[in-house]
Amino acid sequence: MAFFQEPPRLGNQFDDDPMLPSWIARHIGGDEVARELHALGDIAVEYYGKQLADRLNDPVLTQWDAWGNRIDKIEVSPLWREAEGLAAKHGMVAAGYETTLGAKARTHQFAIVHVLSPSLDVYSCPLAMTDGAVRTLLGSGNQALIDRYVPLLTSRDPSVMWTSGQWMTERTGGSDVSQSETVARKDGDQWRLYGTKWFTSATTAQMALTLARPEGNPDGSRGLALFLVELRDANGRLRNIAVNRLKDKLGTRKVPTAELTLDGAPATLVGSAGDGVRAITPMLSVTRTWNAVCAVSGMRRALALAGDYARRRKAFGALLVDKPLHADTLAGIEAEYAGAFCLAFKSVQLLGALEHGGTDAEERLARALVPIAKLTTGKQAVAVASEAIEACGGAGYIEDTGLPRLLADAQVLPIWEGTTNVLSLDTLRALGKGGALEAIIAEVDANVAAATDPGLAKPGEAARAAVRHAAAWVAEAMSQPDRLEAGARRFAMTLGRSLELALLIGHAQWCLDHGHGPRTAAAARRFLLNGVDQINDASLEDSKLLA
Ligand code: MFK
Repeated sequence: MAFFQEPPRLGNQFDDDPMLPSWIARHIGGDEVARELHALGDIAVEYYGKQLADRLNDPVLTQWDAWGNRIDKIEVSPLWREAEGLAAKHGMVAAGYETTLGAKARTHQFAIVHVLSPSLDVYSCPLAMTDGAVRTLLGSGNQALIDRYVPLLTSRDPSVMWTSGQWMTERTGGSDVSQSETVARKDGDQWRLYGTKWFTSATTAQMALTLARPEGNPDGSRGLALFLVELRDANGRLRNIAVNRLKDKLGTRKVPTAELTLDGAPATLVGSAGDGVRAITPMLSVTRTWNAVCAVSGMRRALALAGDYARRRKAFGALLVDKPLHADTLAGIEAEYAGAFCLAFKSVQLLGALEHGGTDAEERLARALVPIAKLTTGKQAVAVASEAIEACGGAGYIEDTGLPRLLADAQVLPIWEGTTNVLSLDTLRALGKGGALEAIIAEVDANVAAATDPGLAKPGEAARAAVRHAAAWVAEAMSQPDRLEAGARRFAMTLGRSLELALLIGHAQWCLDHGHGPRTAAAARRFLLNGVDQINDASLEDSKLLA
Protein backbone atom coordinates (compact mmCIF):
# COMPACT_ATOMS: atom_id res chain seq x y z
CA MET A 1 0.00 0.00 0.00
CA ALA A 2 1.24 3.48 -0.92
CA PHE A 3 2.62 5.64 1.84
CA PHE A 4 0.75 8.71 3.12
CA GLN A 5 2.24 10.91 5.80
CA GLU A 6 0.06 11.65 8.79
CA PRO A 7 -0.26 15.40 9.32
CA PRO A 8 0.97 16.96 12.58
CA ARG A 9 -1.69 17.18 15.28
CA LEU A 10 -2.12 19.24 18.41
CA GLY A 11 -2.67 17.97 21.94
CA ASN A 12 -4.23 20.05 24.70
CA GLN A 13 -2.58 23.43 24.29
CA PHE A 14 -2.25 24.08 28.01
CA ASP A 15 -1.10 20.65 29.18
CA ASP A 16 1.42 20.28 26.35
CA ASP A 17 3.03 23.65 26.93
CA PRO A 18 6.42 23.18 28.58
CA MET A 19 6.31 26.62 30.27
CA LEU A 20 2.77 27.80 31.00
CA PRO A 21 1.59 25.22 33.59
CA SER A 22 4.62 25.75 35.85
CA TRP A 23 4.47 29.54 35.38
CA ILE A 24 0.82 29.56 36.43
CA ALA A 25 1.52 27.25 39.38
CA ARG A 26 4.28 29.63 40.51
CA HIS A 27 2.65 32.99 39.86
CA ILE A 28 -1.07 32.32 40.44
CA GLY A 29 -1.30 28.98 42.24
CA GLY A 30 -4.42 26.97 43.10
CA ASP A 31 -6.32 24.76 40.67
CA GLU A 32 -8.99 27.06 39.34
CA VAL A 33 -7.01 28.95 36.70
CA ALA A 34 -5.17 25.78 35.63
CA ARG A 35 -8.56 24.06 35.12
CA GLU A 36 -9.84 26.99 33.09
CA LEU A 37 -6.70 26.98 30.93
CA HIS A 38 -6.95 23.23 30.41
CA ALA A 39 -10.50 23.69 29.07
CA LEU A 40 -9.25 26.46 26.77
CA GLY A 41 -6.44 24.14 25.65
CA ASP A 42 -9.09 21.85 24.11
CA ILE A 43 -10.91 24.79 22.52
CA ALA A 44 -7.60 25.85 20.94
CA VAL A 45 -7.35 22.41 19.30
CA GLU A 46 -10.93 22.63 18.02
CA TYR A 47 -10.31 26.09 16.54
CA TYR A 48 -7.04 24.98 14.96
CA GLY A 49 -9.17 22.60 12.87
CA LYS A 50 -11.56 25.42 11.98
CA GLN A 51 -8.61 27.62 11.11
CA LEU A 52 -7.35 25.10 8.56
CA ALA A 53 -10.84 24.81 7.06
CA ASP A 54 -11.14 28.62 6.89
CA ARG A 55 -7.72 29.11 5.31
CA LEU A 56 -8.83 30.71 2.04
CA ASN A 57 -11.39 33.13 3.46
CA ASP A 58 -9.85 36.60 3.48
CA PRO A 59 -11.84 39.70 4.45
CA VAL A 60 -13.76 41.32 1.62
CA LEU A 61 -14.45 45.02 1.11
CA THR A 62 -17.57 45.97 -0.87
CA GLN A 63 -17.42 49.68 -1.63
CA TRP A 64 -20.67 50.13 -3.59
CA ASP A 65 -24.10 48.53 -3.47
CA ALA A 66 -26.05 47.52 -6.57
CA TRP A 67 -27.71 50.97 -6.73
CA GLY A 68 -24.53 53.00 -6.64
CA ASN A 69 -24.51 53.89 -2.95
CA ARG A 70 -21.13 54.00 -1.29
CA ILE A 71 -21.35 51.43 1.52
CA ASP A 72 -17.75 50.38 2.35
CA LYS A 73 -18.85 47.14 3.97
CA ILE A 74 -16.15 44.82 5.26
CA GLU A 75 -17.02 41.14 5.56
CA VAL A 76 -14.58 39.27 7.83
CA SER A 77 -13.85 35.53 7.65
CA PRO A 78 -16.22 33.04 9.34
CA LEU A 79 -13.56 32.21 11.92
CA TRP A 80 -13.17 35.89 12.81
CA ARG A 81 -16.91 36.14 13.37
CA GLU A 82 -16.66 33.27 15.84
CA ALA A 83 -13.49 34.66 17.41
CA GLU A 84 -15.36 37.83 18.34
CA GLY A 85 -17.76 35.90 20.59
CA LEU A 86 -15.10 33.57 21.94
CA ALA A 87 -12.80 36.44 22.89
CA ALA A 88 -15.54 38.24 24.80
CA LYS A 89 -16.81 35.13 26.57
CA HIS A 90 -13.37 34.01 27.71
CA GLY A 91 -12.35 37.49 28.80
CA MET A 92 -9.35 37.93 26.51
CA VAL A 93 -9.48 41.65 27.35
CA ALA A 94 -11.84 41.68 30.35
CA ALA A 95 -9.82 39.28 32.52
CA GLY A 96 -7.02 41.85 32.74
CA TYR A 97 -9.36 44.33 34.45
CA GLU A 98 -11.20 41.96 36.79
CA THR A 99 -10.46 42.40 40.47
CA THR A 100 -10.60 38.87 41.96
CA LEU A 101 -6.93 38.12 41.31
CA GLY A 102 -5.60 41.62 42.05
CA ALA A 103 -2.22 42.24 40.40
CA LYS A 104 -2.26 38.68 39.02
CA ALA A 105 -5.18 39.54 36.73
CA ARG A 106 -2.78 40.36 33.89
CA THR A 107 -1.03 36.99 34.17
CA HIS A 108 -4.43 35.32 34.07
CA GLN A 109 -5.54 37.34 31.03
CA PHE A 110 -2.37 36.77 29.02
CA ALA A 111 -2.35 33.05 29.85
CA ILE A 112 -5.79 32.92 28.18
CA VAL A 113 -4.41 34.89 25.23
CA HIS A 114 -1.39 32.59 25.01
CA VAL A 115 -3.52 29.45 24.82
CA LEU A 116 -6.25 30.72 22.48
CA SER A 117 -4.74 33.31 20.19
CA PRO A 118 -2.68 31.01 17.88
CA SER A 119 -5.99 29.40 16.84
CA LEU A 120 -7.81 32.69 16.16
CA ASP A 121 -6.11 33.95 12.99
CA VAL A 122 -4.61 37.09 14.56
CA TYR A 123 -7.88 38.24 16.13
CA SER A 124 -5.36 39.23 18.81
CA CYS A 125 -4.79 42.43 16.78
CA PRO A 126 -8.12 44.15 17.54
CA LEU A 127 -8.03 42.74 21.07
CA ALA A 128 -4.58 44.24 21.72
CA MET A 129 -5.73 47.63 20.54
CA THR A 130 -8.93 47.34 22.57
CA ASP A 131 -6.92 46.60 25.68
CA GLY A 132 -4.61 49.52 24.84
CA ALA A 133 -7.61 51.82 24.42
CA VAL A 134 -8.96 50.84 27.85
CA ARG A 135 -5.61 51.55 29.51
CA THR A 136 -5.29 54.86 27.63
CA LEU A 137 -8.79 56.02 28.56
CA LEU A 138 -8.34 55.01 32.21
CA GLY A 139 -5.11 57.03 32.29
CA SER A 140 -6.65 60.03 30.55
CA GLY A 141 -8.74 61.17 33.53
CA ASN A 142 -11.63 61.88 31.11
CA GLN A 143 -14.42 60.46 33.27
CA ALA A 144 -17.18 60.89 30.69
CA LEU A 145 -15.25 58.79 28.15
CA ILE A 146 -14.27 56.24 30.79
CA ASP A 147 -17.90 55.83 31.90
CA ARG A 148 -19.17 55.45 28.35
CA TYR A 149 -16.54 53.25 26.70
CA VAL A 150 -14.63 51.19 29.29
CA PRO A 151 -17.65 48.99 30.22
CA LEU A 152 -18.17 48.23 26.51
CA LEU A 153 -14.53 47.43 25.81
CA THR A 154 -14.16 45.19 28.88
CA SER A 155 -17.46 43.32 28.62
CA ARG A 156 -17.56 39.52 28.60
CA ASP A 157 -20.93 39.61 26.86
CA PRO A 158 -20.44 39.10 23.09
CA SER A 159 -23.56 41.14 22.36
CA VAL A 160 -22.15 44.09 24.33
CA MET A 161 -18.38 44.01 23.79
CA TRP A 162 -16.79 46.64 21.56
CA THR A 163 -13.36 46.59 20.01
CA SER A 164 -11.18 49.62 19.34
CA GLY A 165 -8.73 50.41 16.59
CA GLN A 166 -5.59 52.53 16.87
CA TRP A 167 -4.85 54.74 13.87
CA MET A 168 -1.41 56.27 14.00
CA THR A 169 0.22 55.52 10.67
CA GLU A 170 -0.13 57.94 7.77
CA ARG A 171 1.60 58.08 4.39
CA THR A 172 4.25 60.23 6.05
CA GLY A 173 5.24 57.31 8.28
CA GLY A 174 4.43 54.77 10.93
CA SER A 175 7.56 55.25 13.03
CA ASP A 176 7.98 59.03 12.94
CA VAL A 177 4.38 60.02 13.52
CA SER A 178 5.33 63.66 14.13
CA GLN A 179 4.75 64.39 10.42
CA SER A 180 1.06 63.33 10.59
CA GLU A 181 -1.11 65.35 8.22
CA THR A 182 -4.58 64.67 9.64
CA VAL A 183 -6.17 67.93 10.75
CA ALA A 184 -8.78 68.42 13.49
CA ARG A 185 -11.26 71.29 13.09
CA LYS A 186 -13.63 72.51 15.74
CA ASP A 187 -17.29 72.26 14.68
CA GLY A 188 -19.46 73.65 17.47
CA ASP A 189 -18.94 71.44 20.53
CA GLN A 190 -17.22 68.66 18.67
CA TRP A 191 -14.22 68.13 16.44
CA ARG A 192 -14.04 66.85 12.89
CA LEU A 193 -11.05 65.03 11.41
CA TYR A 194 -9.74 65.42 7.84
CA GLY A 195 -6.93 63.30 6.42
CA THR A 196 -5.78 59.86 5.32
CA LYS A 197 -4.86 57.00 7.61
CA TRP A 198 -2.58 54.59 5.76
CA PHE A 199 -2.68 51.44 7.93
CA THR A 200 -5.74 51.00 10.12
CA SER A 201 -5.89 47.48 11.40
CA ALA A 202 -9.18 45.75 12.08
CA THR A 203 -11.31 48.51 10.63
CA THR A 204 -14.37 46.58 11.72
CA ALA A 205 -13.94 47.95 15.27
CA GLN A 206 -16.69 50.17 16.68
CA MET A 207 -14.27 52.92 17.77
CA ALA A 208 -10.67 54.01 17.39
CA LEU A 209 -8.10 56.17 19.11
CA THR A 210 -6.20 58.34 16.67
CA LEU A 211 -3.87 61.31 16.37
CA ALA A 212 -4.67 64.54 14.54
CA ARG A 213 -3.36 68.10 14.59
CA PRO A 214 -5.88 70.69 15.82
CA GLU A 215 -5.88 73.62 13.37
CA GLY A 216 -3.37 76.23 14.36
CA ASN A 217 -1.23 73.86 16.45
CA PRO A 218 2.54 73.80 15.80
CA ASP A 219 4.29 71.22 13.61
CA GLY A 220 5.89 68.15 15.17
CA SER A 221 4.53 65.62 17.59
CA ARG A 222 3.76 68.12 20.38
CA GLY A 223 1.14 69.68 18.11
CA LEU A 224 -0.76 66.40 17.70
CA ALA A 225 -3.71 65.56 19.94
CA LEU A 226 -5.40 62.30 20.85
CA PHE A 227 -8.98 61.77 19.63
CA LEU A 228 -11.62 59.10 19.99
CA VAL A 229 -13.69 58.30 16.90
CA GLU A 230 -16.92 56.29 16.87
CA LEU A 231 -16.85 54.78 13.41
CA ARG A 232 -20.53 54.23 12.66
CA ASP A 233 -23.87 55.90 13.24
CA ALA A 234 -26.97 54.22 14.68
CA ASN A 235 -27.74 52.72 11.25
CA GLY A 236 -24.31 51.15 10.95
CA ARG A 237 -23.10 53.67 8.33
CA LEU A 238 -19.53 54.96 8.54
CA ARG A 239 -19.50 58.56 9.77
CA ASN A 240 -17.64 60.57 7.11
CA ILE A 241 -15.06 57.83 6.72
CA ALA A 242 -14.29 56.15 3.38
CA VAL A 243 -12.48 52.82 3.15
CA ASN A 244 -10.19 53.29 0.14
CA ARG A 245 -8.97 49.71 0.00
CA LEU A 246 -7.85 46.76 2.10
CA LYS A 247 -4.12 46.10 2.25
CA ASP A 248 -2.71 43.12 0.34
CA LYS A 249 -0.36 41.76 3.02
CA LEU A 250 2.27 39.02 3.30
CA GLY A 251 0.62 37.65 6.47
CA THR A 252 -2.11 38.53 8.99
CA ARG A 253 -4.36 38.23 5.95
CA LYS A 254 -7.51 37.74 8.03
CA VAL A 255 -7.02 41.13 9.67
CA PRO A 256 -8.93 43.73 7.63
CA THR A 257 -6.23 46.39 7.47
CA ALA A 258 -7.44 49.40 5.51
CA GLU A 259 -6.54 52.76 4.06
CA LEU A 260 -9.08 55.32 5.21
CA THR A 261 -10.02 58.84 4.22
CA LEU A 262 -11.47 60.91 7.02
CA ASP A 263 -13.62 63.66 5.57
CA GLY A 264 -15.04 65.39 8.60
CA ALA A 265 -15.31 62.30 10.82
CA PRO A 266 -16.76 63.43 14.18
CA ALA A 267 -14.25 62.96 16.99
CA THR A 268 -13.93 63.62 20.71
CA LEU A 269 -10.79 65.05 22.24
CA VAL A 270 -9.52 62.62 24.88
CA GLY A 271 -7.23 64.93 26.85
CA SER A 272 -5.62 68.27 26.06
CA ALA A 273 -5.50 69.71 22.51
CA GLY A 274 -1.81 68.75 22.17
CA ASP A 275 0.86 66.29 23.33
CA GLY A 276 -1.01 63.42 21.66
CA VAL A 277 2.03 61.16 21.34
CA ARG A 278 2.54 61.24 25.09
CA ALA A 279 -1.20 60.69 25.62
CA ILE A 280 -1.19 57.53 23.48
CA THR A 281 1.88 55.94 25.12
CA PRO A 282 -0.21 53.75 27.49
CA MET A 283 -1.67 52.21 24.31
CA LEU A 284 1.85 51.54 23.03
CA SER A 285 2.92 49.80 26.25
CA VAL A 286 -0.12 47.53 26.26
CA THR A 287 -0.06 46.60 22.55
CA ARG A 288 3.69 45.97 22.71
CA THR A 289 3.11 43.60 25.62
CA TRP A 290 0.45 41.84 23.52
CA ASN A 291 2.97 41.68 20.70
CA ALA A 292 5.49 39.92 22.97
CA VAL A 293 2.90 37.43 24.25
CA CYS A 294 1.59 36.72 20.74
CA ALA A 295 5.19 36.22 19.60
CA VAL A 296 5.67 33.51 22.22
CA SER A 297 2.28 31.91 21.59
CA GLY A 298 3.05 31.83 17.86
CA MET A 299 6.38 30.14 18.65
CA ARG A 300 4.56 27.64 20.85
CA ARG A 301 2.18 26.70 18.06
CA ALA A 302 5.02 26.29 15.55
CA LEU A 303 6.94 24.10 18.01
CA ALA A 304 3.88 22.02 18.91
CA LEU A 305 3.36 21.18 15.22
CA ALA A 306 7.05 20.63 14.43
CA GLY A 307 7.45 18.49 17.57
CA ASP A 308 4.42 16.34 16.75
CA TYR A 309 5.62 15.96 13.17
CA ALA A 310 9.00 14.75 14.44
CA ARG A 311 7.19 12.06 16.45
CA ARG A 312 5.21 10.87 13.39
CA ARG A 313 7.65 11.26 10.52
CA LYS A 314 10.17 8.52 9.73
CA ALA A 315 13.24 9.04 7.55
CA PHE A 316 16.43 7.07 7.14
CA GLY A 317 15.03 4.29 9.32
CA ALA A 318 13.95 6.23 12.40
CA LEU A 319 11.50 8.80 13.70
CA LEU A 320 12.86 12.32 13.21
CA VAL A 321 12.67 12.94 16.94
CA ASP A 322 15.19 10.10 17.46
CA LYS A 323 17.66 11.55 14.97
CA PRO A 324 20.37 13.43 16.92
CA LEU A 325 20.63 16.34 14.48
CA HIS A 326 16.86 16.84 14.25
CA ALA A 327 16.55 16.68 18.05
CA ASP A 328 19.40 19.18 18.36
CA THR A 329 17.65 21.58 15.99
CA LEU A 330 14.35 21.35 17.85
CA ALA A 331 16.13 21.77 21.21
CA GLY A 332 17.69 25.03 20.03
CA ILE A 333 14.34 26.58 19.15
CA GLU A 334 12.58 25.13 22.23
CA ALA A 335 15.19 27.00 24.32
CA GLU A 336 14.43 30.23 22.43
CA TYR A 337 10.75 29.76 23.19
CA ALA A 338 11.41 29.14 26.88
CA GLY A 339 13.52 32.30 27.23
CA ALA A 340 11.05 34.41 25.25
CA PHE A 341 8.17 33.09 27.34
CA CYS A 342 9.82 34.24 30.58
CA LEU A 343 10.53 37.73 29.26
CA ALA A 344 7.06 38.25 27.79
CA PHE A 345 5.33 37.04 30.95
CA LYS A 346 7.66 39.10 33.15
CA SER A 347 6.44 42.17 31.21
CA VAL A 348 2.88 41.01 31.80
CA GLN A 349 3.55 40.66 35.53
CA LEU A 350 4.99 44.17 35.70
CA LEU A 351 2.00 45.59 33.85
CA GLY A 352 -0.23 44.03 36.51
CA ALA A 353 1.99 45.26 39.35
CA LEU A 354 1.94 48.84 38.04
CA GLU A 355 -1.83 48.78 37.67
CA HIS A 356 -2.07 47.86 41.35
CA GLY A 357 0.26 50.44 42.83
CA GLY A 358 3.73 49.20 41.95
CA THR A 359 7.05 50.50 43.21
CA ASP A 360 9.30 53.10 41.54
CA ALA A 361 11.78 50.33 40.74
CA GLU A 362 9.02 48.31 39.03
CA GLU A 363 8.02 51.37 37.04
CA ARG A 364 11.59 51.98 35.82
CA LEU A 365 12.01 48.31 34.98
CA ALA A 366 8.70 48.15 33.12
CA ARG A 367 9.41 51.23 30.99
CA ALA A 368 12.57 49.59 29.64
CA LEU A 369 11.35 46.01 29.64
CA VAL A 370 8.37 46.62 27.33
CA PRO A 371 10.40 47.72 24.27
CA ILE A 372 13.11 45.15 25.06
CA ALA A 373 10.58 42.33 25.32
CA LYS A 374 8.79 43.41 22.15
CA LEU A 375 11.90 43.69 20.03
CA THR A 376 13.63 40.55 21.34
CA THR A 377 10.62 38.24 21.08
CA GLY A 378 9.55 39.63 17.69
CA LYS A 379 12.85 38.58 16.15
CA GLN A 380 12.79 35.21 17.91
CA ALA A 381 9.28 34.53 16.62
CA VAL A 382 10.40 34.85 12.99
CA ALA A 383 13.52 32.72 13.51
CA VAL A 384 11.60 30.01 15.38
CA ALA A 385 8.75 29.91 12.84
CA SER A 386 11.24 29.66 9.99
CA GLU A 387 13.13 26.79 11.64
CA ALA A 388 9.90 25.03 12.64
CA ILE A 389 8.48 24.99 9.13
CA GLU A 390 11.84 23.78 7.79
CA ALA A 391 11.64 20.96 10.36
CA CYS A 392 8.51 19.82 8.49
CA GLY A 393 10.46 19.62 5.23
CA GLY A 394 8.66 20.38 1.98
CA ALA A 395 5.29 20.12 3.74
CA GLY A 396 6.26 23.22 5.70
CA TYR A 397 6.34 25.17 2.43
CA ILE A 398 2.96 24.06 1.10
CA GLU A 399 0.10 26.44 1.81
CA ASP A 400 -2.69 23.91 2.37
CA THR A 401 -0.78 22.26 5.25
CA GLY A 402 -1.39 25.57 7.06
CA LEU A 403 2.29 25.63 8.07
CA PRO A 404 3.62 28.54 5.93
CA ARG A 405 1.10 30.86 7.62
CA LEU A 406 3.08 30.49 10.85
CA LEU A 407 6.02 32.27 9.25
CA ALA A 408 3.99 34.81 7.27
CA ASP A 409 2.08 35.83 10.40
CA ALA A 410 5.23 35.96 12.53
CA GLN A 411 6.92 38.39 10.16
CA VAL A 412 4.62 41.21 11.24
CA LEU A 413 5.73 40.98 14.86
CA PRO A 414 9.04 42.83 14.44
CA ILE A 415 7.36 45.43 12.19
CA TRP A 416 4.12 46.72 13.63
CA GLU A 417 3.92 48.45 16.97
CA GLY A 418 7.43 49.83 16.45
CA THR A 419 10.16 48.15 14.39
CA THR A 420 13.19 46.55 16.02
CA ASN A 421 15.32 49.62 15.35
CA VAL A 422 12.71 52.12 16.58
CA LEU A 423 12.28 50.09 19.76
CA SER A 424 16.05 49.85 20.22
CA LEU A 425 16.11 53.65 20.21
CA ASP A 426 13.12 53.68 22.57
CA THR A 427 15.14 51.43 24.91
CA LEU A 428 17.87 54.08 24.98
CA ARG A 429 15.23 56.74 25.65
CA ALA A 430 13.82 54.65 28.53
CA LEU A 431 17.27 54.18 30.03
CA GLY A 432 17.91 57.90 29.65
CA LYS A 433 15.26 58.54 32.31
CA GLY A 434 17.68 57.03 34.84
CA GLY A 435 17.49 53.97 37.06
CA ALA A 436 16.24 51.55 34.38
CA LEU A 437 19.58 49.93 33.58
CA GLU A 438 20.25 49.44 37.29
CA ALA A 439 16.78 47.85 37.59
CA ILE A 440 17.59 45.44 34.74
CA ILE A 441 20.91 44.45 36.29
CA ALA A 442 19.19 43.94 39.65
CA GLU A 443 16.56 41.72 37.98
CA VAL A 444 19.26 39.61 36.31
CA ASP A 445 21.23 39.32 39.55
CA ALA A 446 18.20 38.41 41.68
CA ASN A 447 17.23 35.57 39.36
CA VAL A 448 20.77 34.25 39.11
CA ALA A 449 21.27 34.47 42.88
CA ALA A 450 18.12 32.40 43.45
CA ALA A 451 19.62 29.46 41.54
CA THR A 452 21.42 26.93 43.74
CA ASP A 453 21.54 24.03 41.28
CA PRO A 454 25.11 23.52 40.03
CA GLY A 455 23.82 22.94 36.48
CA LEU A 456 22.64 26.57 36.41
CA ALA A 457 25.90 28.14 37.56
CA LYS A 458 27.51 28.60 34.14
CA PRO A 459 24.40 30.12 32.50
CA GLY A 460 24.08 32.38 35.55
CA GLU A 461 27.64 33.67 35.20
CA ALA A 462 27.04 34.27 31.50
CA ALA A 463 23.85 36.28 32.09
CA ARG A 464 25.57 38.47 34.68
CA ALA A 465 28.59 38.99 32.45
CA ALA A 466 26.52 39.86 29.35
CA VAL A 467 24.35 42.47 31.09
CA ARG A 468 27.46 44.09 32.59
CA HIS A 469 29.19 44.10 29.21
CA ALA A 470 26.15 45.91 27.77
CA ALA A 471 26.17 48.42 30.66
CA ALA A 472 29.88 49.12 30.19
CA TRP A 473 29.43 49.57 26.43
CA VAL A 474 26.55 52.04 26.79
CA ALA A 475 28.42 54.06 29.41
CA GLU A 476 31.33 54.42 26.99
CA ALA A 477 29.24 55.00 23.85
CA MET A 478 27.00 57.58 25.54
CA SER A 479 29.22 60.49 24.53
CA GLN A 480 29.40 59.36 20.86
CA PRO A 481 25.90 59.69 19.35
CA ASP A 482 26.62 57.86 16.06
CA ARG A 483 28.32 54.93 17.81
CA LEU A 484 25.48 54.76 20.35
CA GLU A 485 22.78 54.77 17.68
CA ALA A 486 24.58 52.27 15.42
CA GLY A 487 24.98 49.80 18.30
CA ALA A 488 21.53 50.34 19.83
CA ARG A 489 20.01 47.14 18.45
CA ARG A 490 22.88 44.90 19.59
CA PHE A 491 22.73 46.64 22.97
CA ALA A 492 18.97 46.16 23.38
CA MET A 493 19.17 42.56 22.16
CA THR A 494 21.91 41.81 24.69
CA LEU A 495 19.75 43.20 27.46
CA GLY A 496 16.82 41.15 26.17
CA ARG A 497 18.77 37.92 25.93
CA SER A 498 20.48 38.45 29.32
CA LEU A 499 17.07 38.98 30.89
CA GLU A 500 15.62 35.94 29.13
CA LEU A 501 18.46 33.76 30.34
CA ALA A 502 18.31 35.08 33.90
CA LEU A 503 14.51 34.73 34.14
CA LEU A 504 14.81 31.23 32.69
CA ILE A 505 17.38 30.35 35.37
CA GLY A 506 15.13 31.72 38.13
CA HIS A 507 12.18 29.75 36.82
CA ALA A 508 14.28 26.62 36.29
CA GLN A 509 15.32 26.64 39.95
CA TRP A 510 11.70 27.06 41.01
CA CYS A 511 10.71 24.11 38.79
CA LEU A 512 13.47 21.93 40.29
CA ASP A 513 12.35 22.86 43.81
CA HIS A 514 8.63 22.34 43.20
CA GLY A 515 8.41 19.08 41.29
CA HIS A 516 8.19 20.54 37.78
CA GLY A 517 11.25 18.67 36.54
CA PRO A 518 14.61 19.50 34.94
CA ARG A 519 13.39 20.58 31.49
CA THR A 520 13.54 24.35 32.14
CA ALA A 521 17.10 24.01 33.46
CA ALA A 522 18.01 22.21 30.23
CA ALA A 523 16.42 25.10 28.31
CA ALA A 524 18.60 27.60 30.21
CA ARG A 525 21.77 25.69 29.38
CA ARG A 526 20.81 25.40 25.74
CA PHE A 527 19.74 29.05 25.55
CA LEU A 528 23.26 30.05 26.61
CA LEU A 529 24.73 28.04 23.73
CA ASN A 530 22.47 29.89 21.28
CA GLY A 531 24.31 33.10 22.25
CA VAL A 532 23.51 35.96 24.61
CA ASP A 533 26.06 38.76 24.30
CA GLN A 534 25.74 40.58 20.97
CA ILE A 535 27.73 43.70 21.85
CA ASN A 536 30.30 44.76 19.28
CA ASP A 537 31.46 47.97 17.68
CA ALA A 538 31.01 47.37 13.98
CA SER A 539 32.91 50.02 12.06
CA LEU A 540 30.78 53.04 11.15
CA GLU A 541 32.95 53.53 8.06
CA ASP A 542 32.37 49.92 6.94
CA SER A 543 28.62 50.34 7.49
CA LYS A 544 28.64 53.43 5.27
CA LEU A 545 30.50 51.51 2.55
CA LEU A 546 28.15 48.55 2.80
CA ALA A 547 24.86 50.42 3.10
C1 MFK B 1 -0.55 40.80 18.44
C2 MFK B 1 -0.38 42.20 18.84
C3 MFK B 1 -1.12 43.05 17.93
C4 MFK B 1 -0.83 44.49 18.02
C5 MFK B 1 -1.79 45.25 17.14
C6 MFK B 1 -1.09 46.07 16.20
C7 MFK B 1 -1.90 46.84 15.23
C8 MFK B 1 -1.00 47.47 14.26
C9 MFK B 1 -1.06 48.93 14.23
C10 MFK B 1 0.29 49.58 14.19
O1 MFK B 1 1.31 49.05 13.87
S1 MFK B 1 0.18 51.15 14.66
C11 MFK B 1 1.71 51.88 14.37
C12 MFK B 1 2.65 51.59 15.41
N1 MFK B 1 3.52 52.72 15.49
C13 MFK B 1 4.26 52.86 16.54
O2 MFK B 1 4.28 52.05 17.43
C14 MFK B 1 5.06 54.10 16.59
C15 MFK B 1 6.53 53.80 16.54
N2 MFK B 1 7.25 55.01 16.86
C16 MFK B 1 7.60 55.30 18.12
O3 MFK B 1 7.33 54.56 19.05
C17 MFK B 1 8.34 56.56 18.29
O4 MFK B 1 9.34 56.36 19.23
C18 MFK B 1 7.42 57.71 18.73
C19 MFK B 1 6.26 57.87 17.79
C20 MFK B 1 6.86 57.51 20.14
C21 MFK B 1 8.31 58.93 18.69
O5 MFK B 1 7.53 60.12 18.65
P1 MFK B 1 8.14 61.49 19.15
O6 MFK B 1 7.07 62.48 19.07
O7 MFK B 1 9.43 61.77 18.48
O8 MFK B 1 8.34 61.13 20.67
P2 MFK B 1 9.12 61.83 21.81
O9 MFK B 1 9.11 63.31 21.69
O10 MFK B 1 10.41 61.17 21.96
O11 MFK B 1 8.17 61.38 23.02
C22 MFK B 1 7.03 62.10 23.38
C23 MFK B 1 6.79 61.75 24.84
O12 MFK B 1 6.31 60.40 24.91
C24 MFK B 1 8.05 61.78 25.69
O13 MFK B 1 7.63 62.13 26.99
P3 MFK B 1 8.31 63.35 27.79
O14 MFK B 1 8.07 64.54 26.92
O15 MFK B 1 7.61 63.36 29.08
O16 MFK B 1 9.77 62.99 27.88
C25 MFK B 1 8.52 60.35 25.67
O17 MFK B 1 9.34 60.01 26.77
C26 MFK B 1 7.19 59.63 25.72
N3 MFK B 1 7.29 58.31 25.15
C27 MFK B 1 7.65 58.00 23.89
N4 MFK B 1 7.57 56.67 23.71
C28 MFK B 1 7.15 56.14 24.88
C29 MFK B 1 6.96 57.19 25.80
N5 MFK B 1 6.54 57.00 27.04
C30 MFK B 1 6.31 55.73 27.42
N6 MFK B 1 6.46 54.66 26.58
C31 MFK B 1 6.87 54.84 25.32
N7 MFK B 1 7.02 53.79 24.52
